Amino acid sequence: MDQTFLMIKPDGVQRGLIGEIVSRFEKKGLKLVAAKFEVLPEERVMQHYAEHKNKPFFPGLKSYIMSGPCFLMVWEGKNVVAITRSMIGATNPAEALPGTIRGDLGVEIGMNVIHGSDSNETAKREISIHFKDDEITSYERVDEKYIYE
Ligand code: IDP
Ligand code: MG
Repeated sequence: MDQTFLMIKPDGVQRGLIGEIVSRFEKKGLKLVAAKFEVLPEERVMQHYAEHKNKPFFPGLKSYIMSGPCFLMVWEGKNVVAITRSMIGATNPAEALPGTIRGDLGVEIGMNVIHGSDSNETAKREISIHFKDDEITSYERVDEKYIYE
C-alpha cells in the first residue's frame, strides 16, 4: 500500500484544527499508521525543506515551522499521495478551492495549516526523515473491505 507524510503545522495546532483535519482523512478511508507531536528540531527542518533553502521565503518558513509543536503523521492507502494532495488544496489558501483543507481553513500562503508529500518518492524521503521504521505500525482496519473493491 502507498504511504505519505502529512504534518499539521504550528498554526493548525494552535488553532485547534488537529481533530478536524485528522477526521477528514479518517472519513475518507485512509489509514493512520504513525503519529507524533513535537517541535521540529532545526536539523530535520533543514532536511525536510532542503529544496527551499535558497528561496526568499525560507527564513520566514523556518521560523514559522519551528514556532510551536507540529502534529506529524504517516497515512496509508491506495493512491494516498494524490488523494491527500487534492484534499489539502493549493499551496496558497487564497487560491485553494472550497472543500479543501487549505481552502476551508486558511487565508495566507505563509500560514497554510498542513504539509503533504507531493510524490511517492518525496513521501519515502520525508517519512524517513521524521520516523524510524519501528515507529510505523501495520494493522488492518475493520472497514477496509467496504473501502477497497
Ligand atoms: P506545498 O506545501 O503545497 O508543497 P511548496 O511549494 O512545496 O508548497 O512550499 C513549501 C511550503 O513553503 C508551503 O507549504 C508554505 O508553507 C511555504 N511557502 C511556499 N511559498 C511561499 C511563499 O511565497 N511565501 C511564504 N511561504 C511560502
Ligand atoms: Mg512541497
